[in-house]
Amino acid sequence: MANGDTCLMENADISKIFYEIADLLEIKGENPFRVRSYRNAGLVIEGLPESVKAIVERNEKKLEEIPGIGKSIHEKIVEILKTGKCSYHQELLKEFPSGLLELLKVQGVGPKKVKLLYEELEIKSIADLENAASAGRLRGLPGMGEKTEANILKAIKGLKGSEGRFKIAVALSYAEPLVEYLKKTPDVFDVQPAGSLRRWKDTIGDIDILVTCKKGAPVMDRFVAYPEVASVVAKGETKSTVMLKSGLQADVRVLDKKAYGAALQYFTGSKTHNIAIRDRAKKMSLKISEYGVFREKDNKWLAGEKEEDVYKAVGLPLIPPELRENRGEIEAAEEGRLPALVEISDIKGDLHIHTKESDGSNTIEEMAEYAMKKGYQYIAVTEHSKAVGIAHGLDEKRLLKQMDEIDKINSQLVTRNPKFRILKGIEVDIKADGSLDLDKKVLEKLDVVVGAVHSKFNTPEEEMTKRVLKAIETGVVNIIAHPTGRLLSSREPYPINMAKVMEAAKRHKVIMELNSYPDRLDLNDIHCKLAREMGVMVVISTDSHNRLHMENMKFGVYTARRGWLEKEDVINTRSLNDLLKILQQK
Ligand code: DGT
Ligand code: CA
Ligand code: CA
Repeated sequence: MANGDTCLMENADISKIFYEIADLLEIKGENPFRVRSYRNAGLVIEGLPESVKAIVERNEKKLEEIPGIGKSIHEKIVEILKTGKCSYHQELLKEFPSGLLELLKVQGVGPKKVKLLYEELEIKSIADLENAASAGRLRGLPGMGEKTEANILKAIKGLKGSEGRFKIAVALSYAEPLVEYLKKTPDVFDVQPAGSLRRWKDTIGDIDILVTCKKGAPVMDRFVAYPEVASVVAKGETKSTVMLKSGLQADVRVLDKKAYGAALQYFTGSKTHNIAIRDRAKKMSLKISEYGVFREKDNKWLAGEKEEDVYKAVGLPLIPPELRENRGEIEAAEEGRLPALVEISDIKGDLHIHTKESDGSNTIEEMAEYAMKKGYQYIAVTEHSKAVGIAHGLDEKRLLKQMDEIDKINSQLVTRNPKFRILKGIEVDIKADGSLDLDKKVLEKLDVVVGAVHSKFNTPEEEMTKRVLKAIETGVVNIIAHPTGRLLSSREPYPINMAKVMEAAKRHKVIMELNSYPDRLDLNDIHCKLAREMGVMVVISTDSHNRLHMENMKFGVYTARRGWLEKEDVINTRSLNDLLKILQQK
């Protein structure tokens, strides 16, 4: 927790340093194993459910129990927590121009390309890259052509569009300690995040926090004194705005208890939802503002203490924040058909899990132990297949061997926890021509086959759709993983006709994955709603590469809620037996 003058480094800040070390080492052309160990450390820290700072404060030795954190990383973490910096990282940074790392944000540009661009064309920033690509100067470099230039220009354009927005997991990691910090102000009744954070949008523009208290001034004094504040944009008694060191803006508003509900409703948004609610009020001769619901003719205050009262005043039941996007929720509320949204506690297992055998960092047993602790009934081990070489993907032989191993582990587990089962699966690569990367006869022996696209993201829509349809039509695929391949703020979704894919999925009883990894959230909310409307089954999976990633399930569940999904729509709310029946129906 934030307290006074210590250096508050969130997991996201720490993991960013390790990612940068990995990138810098790779640009330098260093040993791939060292590169990988830093990148893995970044991944592990980013996925921790608890702040590293809290872990170290409680018991520094606990760091060593985290997979992927050895002695050298451990020392660096402690240094970062103490000083806010890592000297090794600083030295590496000095070796290159300052804009060089930002080049990595451009989709399709990895450290190797950065090295090439820098050494051959002296490209040092995104602006340099944009100029060079526009002028057709990249096509002379090995492996690059006119098409690369066009793709890079497109990627730079996409990057500019997402600028300034933060992935929800990152925004949350900054918002939660700030909320806790504000709660410690004397005489505060309540501190509540609003805006896109309360609606669990996949990316967040800024943090909005509402505070109810006796007096505003002490809250604002404490807010601007928060150690993570980089600059104060505006400070007043009821509204202040600051820029945090992370680059994220935070707004705090102090409210009257009497108007709490109205303000919460107003500042939760979305803007388009609010406009629709206000139009509705107008038709009923009412006026709604952040101060309450008023009668139009004489401005008499009617309601506003509770959020529920605001909706009630316009003849509606309370609409869950996740649905407030003006996508039909007001009509549904009016007609009494708001969905009973899926809950985290409904989830009974996780069907997308990697282990050490491919590119994960835990063993099968470790993943299973963690899942049992979460109260799950099943996990499916779904390693990459051989086409994904960098992830050490499995061929048929290694897969068959792993299946035997899973049988063995299951037979040991059954006496301890007869209600738990490890399912045998694979994340089989869907190749460019739509064929699967592994022999169908082997795939048929598995409990669950997850199909995924990992290459040729620039394929045109029609071809990409055909590719996935072909995989669905093989009859052995149960689940289509991360169906658009997007990576928030770094890779655009590939073009694909989702309605056509879902129509085929429905026909072949194929389940669409909502990948909960915070960079993916793919299916997105709109796709989830489409799946529900088309009667297509959805599975919410974490794509965990270490056991702690299993905690990302909540991001998937909230995205599903934004997509109107009920428990019934989500396949991993089923018991093990019911799930197996569905998987075997194919
Ligand atoms: P963000 O920050 O871009 O991720 O999205 P929001 O939804 O958090 O938007 P933000 O921070 O600009 O505003 C917070 C809430 O305040 C927004 O969801 C609804 C409300 N709000 C802001 N501006 C307006 C407005 O002009 N009219 C209405 N009705 N509400 C507004
Ligand atoms: Ca906001
Ligand atoms: Ca705001």
